[in-house]
Order: sequence, then C-alpha cells, then structure tokens
Amino acid sequence: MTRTILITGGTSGFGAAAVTRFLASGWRVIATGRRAERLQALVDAHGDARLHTCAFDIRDEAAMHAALDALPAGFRDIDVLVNNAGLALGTAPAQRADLAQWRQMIDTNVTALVTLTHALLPTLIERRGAILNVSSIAGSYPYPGGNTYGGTKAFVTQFSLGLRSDLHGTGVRVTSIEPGLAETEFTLVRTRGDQAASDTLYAGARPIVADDIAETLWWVANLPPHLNINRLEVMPVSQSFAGFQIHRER
Ligand code: NDP
Ligand code: 8X3
Repeated sequence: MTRTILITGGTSGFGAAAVTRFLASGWRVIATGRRAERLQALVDAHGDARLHTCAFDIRDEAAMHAALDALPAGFRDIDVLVNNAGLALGTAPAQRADLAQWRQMIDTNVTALVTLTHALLPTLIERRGAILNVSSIAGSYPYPGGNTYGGTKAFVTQFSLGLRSDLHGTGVRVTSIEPGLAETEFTLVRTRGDQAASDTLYAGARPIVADDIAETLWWVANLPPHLNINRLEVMPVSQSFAGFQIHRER
C-alpha cells in the first residue's frame, strides 16, 4: 500500500532531500515551504502523480489550515509527519541579540510545529502513523550564541518525548532526530546570506549532508511498526565535545 508523508521545509536542505528520497521509494509526498518556485521545481523534476506541494508560511495558521483543507483526496491519509521546517537566526550573545529574530525562531520552530502537529494528530492516530521531529544537538549542548535557537530545539526534543508518552497505546511513533553540523542553507539563513561565513564553517569538516538526514528519516519511517526510535543524535565524525568555558577574574 502506498504511504503518504508530509514534509515541512521541502524547498531546501534536509527537507528537499527527503522529498526526493521518499518519492524514489514509492511514497506519496506532500512538500511545504514558502518558496513556490522551489516547490514548482520539485514538481517539474518528479511530476505530480505522487507529489503535492503547498506554498505557505508555516507561521500563518490560517494558511496552514487552508493548505490542509485543500489536500487532494489521494493525499489526505497522512501516515508520517516530518516537522522539519525551521531556522536559526543570528549568532550574537543574548545581550546583543535581536528580539525579532528570537520571535521568528520561536514562531517557526516551536509554535508552527505544535500547530501542525495538533492539526494532524487525529489523522495520525487513525493511521497509526509517525511523527518525525527535526530537532538539533543545539537542544542538548549549549554554545555561545545558541540561546533561543537551542531553546527551541530543546522544546522540540522534549515535546517529542511528551507526545510519545501521551500517544501511548495509539500505535503512533514519535522520534526526535538531532543532527549536528550539516551543510545546507542553514548557515546562509542564519547569517543573512553570508556565503563566506557558511563556507568557512564547513571547510574541511566533512559535515553531514542533506542526503544523510534524508536517509535517516527514511530508515526511521520504514522500521517495523513495533519499534520506536525515541531520540537519534547524528554528528559528523569531525564533530565531538569540548570542555566548559571558564571566565577568570584578574
Ligand atoms: P535549510 O535552510 O536548508 O532548510 C530550511 C527549510 O525550512 C526550508 O525548506 C525553508 O523553506 C523552511 N522554512 C523556514 N522557515 C519557514 C517558514 N516560515 N515557513 C515555511 N517554511 C519555512 O536548513 P536545514 O535543511 O539544515 O534545516 C532543516 C531543519 O533541520 C531545521 O529545523 C533546522 O533547525 C534543523 N537542523 C539543521 C542543522 C544544520 O546544521 N543544517 C542541524 C540540526 C538541525 P522556505 O524558505 O522555502 O520557506
Ligand atoms: C544546527 C546545529 O550546532 O549549528 O541545529 O546549532 S548547530
């Protein structure tokens, strides 16, 4: 039976790679994002028989509900929700951070994620489906400048665990996927288009690439129905842990 997956943030990075991965293995895919031209490019590449795209800002609750209400009949029985759309903005310490950027991260990474999840829970319960939330190592390991971004991802991880607890007995699976350093448009977005900063961050690090996370999502989504991966932390081999910083008085 053909299964249906809704992937938010399908226009770039992990989400775009996941759209391709799931289409290639026969799934029906709903891809969302703001950039309509990127969604159209996916349709141009893959056709629209098993791909449906919806262009909307995920922070716009009315637009989200309109997109869900307008799903064609063949795409309504969603088996898997991938909450992937998200972003970091800025690397400044909290005391110099831009409050508007903090709000945008919370609205996107937290509020929109719970809104969409809430809307789809009845369908996912009926389908004994799965929720795959793209969190981050930034939710577990604080770093300077991570402040609100890390806070949103800590929420995503803990929300995933809470959902798992609430959905006990429904057969719905929930996974928090927590990638580390990954080269996508993430750093370009974070730095407002600073290609040099992005290139410098990833140079020589052999970071995670989008296809790695697409493959991880595909693996989790295709596990036997009696198995639940609760949390999955994925780093490139080049990334590991360092010690605490210590400020010394002089
Ligand atoms: P990209 O910037 O390449 O992709 C982000 C996606 O999110 C885009 O498709 C973008 O679509 C979508 N998005 C952002 N804001 C909105 C919005 N307001 N409405 C609708 N869609 C939106 O980055 P990644 O692929 O790396 O990021 C995907 C997820 O992975 C994010 O949640 C990120 O926090 C997380 N992550 C990334 C890591 C990394 O190092 N790259 C590591 C760990 C986690 P559009 O702009 O078209 O709206
Ligand atoms: C992205 C990973 O460490 O750059 O979520 O915040 S990190």
